[in-house]
Amino acid sequence: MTARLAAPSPSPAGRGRDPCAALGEAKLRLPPAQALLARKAWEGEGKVFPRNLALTLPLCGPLPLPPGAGEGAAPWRRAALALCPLALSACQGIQSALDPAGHQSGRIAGLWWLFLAVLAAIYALVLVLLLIAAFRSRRRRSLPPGPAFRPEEPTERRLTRGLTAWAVGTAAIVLTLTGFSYAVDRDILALGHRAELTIEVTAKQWWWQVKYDDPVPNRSFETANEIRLPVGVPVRVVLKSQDVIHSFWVPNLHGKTDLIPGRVNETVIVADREGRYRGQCAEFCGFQHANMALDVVAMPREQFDAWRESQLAPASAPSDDRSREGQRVFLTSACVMCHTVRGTTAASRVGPDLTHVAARPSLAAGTLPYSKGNLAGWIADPQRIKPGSQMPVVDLSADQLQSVLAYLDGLK
Ligand code: HEC
Ligand SMILES: [Cu+2]
Repeated sequence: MTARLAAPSPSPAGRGRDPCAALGEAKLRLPPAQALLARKAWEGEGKVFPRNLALTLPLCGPLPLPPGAGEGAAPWRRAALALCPLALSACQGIQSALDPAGHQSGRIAGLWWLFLAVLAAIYALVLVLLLIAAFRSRRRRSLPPGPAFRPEEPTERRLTRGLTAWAVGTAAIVLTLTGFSYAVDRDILALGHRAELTIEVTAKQWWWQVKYDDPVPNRSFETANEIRLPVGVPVRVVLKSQDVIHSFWVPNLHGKTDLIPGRVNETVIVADREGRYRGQCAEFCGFQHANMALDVVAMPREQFDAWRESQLAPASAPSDDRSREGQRVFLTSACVMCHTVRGTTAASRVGPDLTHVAARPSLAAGTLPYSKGNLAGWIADPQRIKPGSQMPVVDLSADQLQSVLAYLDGLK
């Protein structure tokens, strides 16, 4: 879309008439970024946005876009948009390596600041020396032409000494930083010996299967896209992948570790303060890589134990006719081929375990916050919300969808 859709100034002949009337409508296809903003605005008003992004709009009058979106935006607005990433990379928040909430991330952040300070100082020094050199050579050039350049002994000696000092200094700094980095690495790994809890995380395109292991087999359970931790307890995280290489990263808690098909990796995390954090797959893994997030909740030990008990329980039985019908639809349609609901005959592992899906903070790996409305949107058309995801559209009538919703929303 290149034309700016603004009301044309009415011609003298048309004065008094609606200037838009004669212009009719046009079919437009919005560029994806703009379509995203437009979709938010439309859906905010409860309108359905066309899936192929083709809109039929009056050629005149206000666009259904929020202010500032698209080509019509003033240059300063575009500049402000371009600066947004700076604000996003703030030093605080639920997904920031500079806002450490655990031992490892604290050490990593310390190391990061140390590197930043040392390297920034060196960079500044190099710039200053460069400026001095440039300034000096300008003065030199104004000297009268002399005999061919002949090295002068004292200058040569001074330069050689300077260069040696520079090389030794560089090596010393690199070695020192390497030493710090090694020490931090050792320190982070040492925590593994104190791990009291083991979680197995398996990455799949594009969601996380999370298994809480227990020496007593029937005390193990599975959930998805969500990790809960007791505060202050080191947790061993065993990392696997089912398909391609992914990377496990909860910036507030620890550094990145890859999940590689056919290989088992391990990392240890510990949360020192209560809170909610956000993990994100940190290795490009396909179409929906960006929508492969993870909720991490650090809670006091008693609360964690209570949560664990609640997760161990099988799914709650449907309590009314609507949800009983929903369970019947769920267990007799395609859903059962891919999902597990413990306590029922649904026991497939293609998609997330839904035993307690309604107790999770988000849906589809952090793509949508959990709500009954979002659940409806997801089941009705997962491909619109997460195109390419491994969940197909299952043909349900409106009534069946309502029943399935009532059932799943009761799985707390
Ligand atoms: C072919 C396999 C398949 C079928 C059939 C299927 N799903 Fe899924 N489902 C998935 C996969 C895979 C995901 C994870 C998608 C993602 O996040 O990328 C998923 C995600 C979900 C989620 C979100 C879970 C969460 O914690 O994020 C819900 C709810 C869900 N499915 C319900 C259903 C219902 C209800 C049906 C039947 C109408 C159904 N699914 C049919 C594979 C399937
Ligand atoms: Cu991934």
